[in-house]
Amino acid sequence: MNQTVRAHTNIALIKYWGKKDDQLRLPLMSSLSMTLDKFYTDTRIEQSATGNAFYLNNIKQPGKSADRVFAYLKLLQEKFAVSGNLAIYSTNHVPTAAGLASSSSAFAALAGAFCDCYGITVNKKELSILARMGSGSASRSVYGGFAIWQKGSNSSDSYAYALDETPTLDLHLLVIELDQMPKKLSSTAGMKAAQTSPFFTPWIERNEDELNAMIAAIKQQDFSTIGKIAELNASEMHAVNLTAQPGFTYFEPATIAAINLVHTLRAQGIECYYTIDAGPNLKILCQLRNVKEITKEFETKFKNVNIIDATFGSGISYLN
Ligand code: 2P0
Repeated sequence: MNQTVRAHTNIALIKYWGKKDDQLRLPLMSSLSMTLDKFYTDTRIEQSATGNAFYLNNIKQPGKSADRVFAYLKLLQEKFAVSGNLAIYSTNHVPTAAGLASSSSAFAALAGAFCDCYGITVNKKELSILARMGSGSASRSVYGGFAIWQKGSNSSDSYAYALDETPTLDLHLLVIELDQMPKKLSSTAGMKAAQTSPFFTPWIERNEDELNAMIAAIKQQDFSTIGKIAELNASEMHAVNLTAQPGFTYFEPATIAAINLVHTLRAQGIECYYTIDAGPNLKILCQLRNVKEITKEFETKFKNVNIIDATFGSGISYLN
């Protein structure tokens, strides 16, 4: 039986938010992420005599989500000159309540399972390139700990590599789920629209400096600087959304209230920083000693909040 491939989701501390090639998913900027232990996808692919089928959490998927998966697998089949129908069995261990996108773990696991199914041997760099072609952020989920996706200039040099797969840094990421509404605008559409902002180019010009500053802070195990750069970078991403022509935002009223609470907690000496992706929910960077206090503060202020405490997860792995 073919192997099940496990990939964890990752959260970008320096964001990918713009493509220079939509088909190949070549980014306009380099990004850096933390792979998370709590959220992952398990996927197995088998060749099938009875047609293509995609099972997610044991339910056969119709329509859009299956179409994207099969379009991706067709791309890989063409690349490796292989063919045949495929049955895909995926289990998502990303609680829908977490408000986290699962495309990073989903497409990294799919890339790994595809290679396993056809007996294609690839190294991690090649696997990262294949994962990137499914979803940009998936390129980083090949690795555990901290990963960097270098933007590169073409498909063969745009891949992620490990900065530190087993960090000893005390770093927790609290997923603060404020709102379970589906995304208002897909990441793909959001990052395209953001490029109409007058601040988009100046932001991209800062990318290399921001990335290098983050790498230095991680190497120095400097939690405060990591948090400050991550918060600034996320705010820059949401600033280019607000200033796009026409402007838009993923923020909801609760997002602003949560940002204010982070500011208040910091003023009280409870050190924490936020990052926000293409949705209304906050992810808080903090250290172990403050996890309980921050959780309590958010649970007190936000009645229906759901909070998950995550830390570093591992890279892609092969089960059974
Ligand atoms: C990131 N995000 O770096 C950024 C920050 C969301 C905000 O990558 O179009 O699902 O499939 O390449 O990877 C989400 O976008 O986009 C994302 P596609 P993806 O994590």
